[in-house]
Amino acid sequence: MAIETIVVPDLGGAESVDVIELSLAQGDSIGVEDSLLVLESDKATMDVPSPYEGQLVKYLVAEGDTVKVGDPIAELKVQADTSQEASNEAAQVLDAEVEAAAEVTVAPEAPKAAPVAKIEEKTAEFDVTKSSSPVDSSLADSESADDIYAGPAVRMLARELGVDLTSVPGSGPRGRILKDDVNDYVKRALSDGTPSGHNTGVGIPEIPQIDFSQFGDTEKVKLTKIQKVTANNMQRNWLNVPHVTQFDDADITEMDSFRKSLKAEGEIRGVRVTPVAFLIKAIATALEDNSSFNRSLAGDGENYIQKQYCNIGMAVDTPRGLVVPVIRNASSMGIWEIAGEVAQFAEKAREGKLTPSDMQGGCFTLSSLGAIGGNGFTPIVNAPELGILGVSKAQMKPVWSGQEFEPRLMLPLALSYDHRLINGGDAGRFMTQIVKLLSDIRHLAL
Ligand code: CAO
Repeated sequence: MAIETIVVPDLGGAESVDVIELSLAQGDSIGVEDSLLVLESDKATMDVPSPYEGQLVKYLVAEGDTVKVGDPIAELKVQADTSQEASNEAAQVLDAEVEAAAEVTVAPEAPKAAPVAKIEEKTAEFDVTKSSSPVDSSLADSESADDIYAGPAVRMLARELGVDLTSVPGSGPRGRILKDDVNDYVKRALSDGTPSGHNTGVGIPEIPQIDFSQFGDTEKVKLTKIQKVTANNMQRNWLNVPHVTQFDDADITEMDSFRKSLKAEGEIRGVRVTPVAFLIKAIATALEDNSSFNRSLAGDGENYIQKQYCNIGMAVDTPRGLVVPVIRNASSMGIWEIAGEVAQFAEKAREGKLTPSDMQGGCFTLSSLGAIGGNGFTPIVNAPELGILGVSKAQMKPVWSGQEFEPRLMLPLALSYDHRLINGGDAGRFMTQIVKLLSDIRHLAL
């Protein structure tokens, strides 16, 4: 065995360059032409390949050092009889590469043991490496692959670990990605579940944790169980369901005067009829006529479940959080009966007395903020249901009758639906029917 000292080769005109990457660890084996280290000038990176097969004894430079032609950079332990051969091979490689002249390849400075520096224009760097492995072609598909600024050893490490370098921030000079960056990325991915493969856009950046007490007095309050379940459900539904929300206004002028005319009878019956009862009846009727809304996607992604029953969930705002009791068989119920259930469920919900079965089996949800205010909002689908109707506060508005503007009580509606199974046409028909039913409640009796 012999110890060979590798020196900085001719730098193609550059006087001094920075060592930006040491490709090996002490004791690592290296083959002929494998990258020993990477140098960088203002214009290019230079991969210094080994002229020998052997083992790294030690580097004589460190990352960040500035070196010039002829400076010793590493010691390799090699077979004594291969060193001369390698030197000759290096010279042959040199000749061939100079002739090809695609990459600037420069002569070894020393007669023996001189490496051949492959100088890569920074802009061409990705292309050069891309051709070396089929794995890289997938990187090339990535939009920002051309922007990757990393040496061959780092690219190889990334390939071995299945890391997409476009996702790895570089901490080296001018943003160059170093081995440590790749290792840190993998460690982070393992600890927080961030996917280490190609960036498919599903990795959700974390919201930063801030110490708000630096801005003023604060108090940490525990979430209620309902708040925690709601937070989880909302995030799950928001992330899983491709939402579309369609808007319309229903003219409820007649409906509301009829509703008010029921007041005296309601007092006798002990039932208060609000617009919510008509809304639930209208939704149930429209659900029966538009069966596409009364489905759920099967977990296998191959089928859907068509429901033959018609249960409507109703969001109720309680001090402990949001709950959704379900009014069963709403399509077969009359307005008095629905109004009675709305009031009972609202009371039960606010007293925290709903049972799990009260909140199961819904086909579609109504979220009414009409008593609170606002002229529109985009509700989140209560998956695995496919749709939810958000209702805002009815207001008198001037509506053109064809001859004149008339004061009409207009109810803003927002229908959010799961676009995986519901198309705009289905939603348009569903919404149009609800508007029609509310605008002329005689249709609810048909
Ligand atoms: N426009 C104008 N007024 C409306 C209205 C509307 N869309 N909807 C109801 N009102 C009126 C009612 O008529 C009633 O007034 P009167 O007594 O004078 O008739 C008043 O508002 C109060 O209604 P209410 O809230 O007591 O009862 P309700 O049947 O309208 O609603 C319930 C019941 C349970 C839906 C409601 O109390 C509730 O909790 N809503 C909040 C739902 C919610 O939080 N949704 C968001 C979910 S996502 O965060």
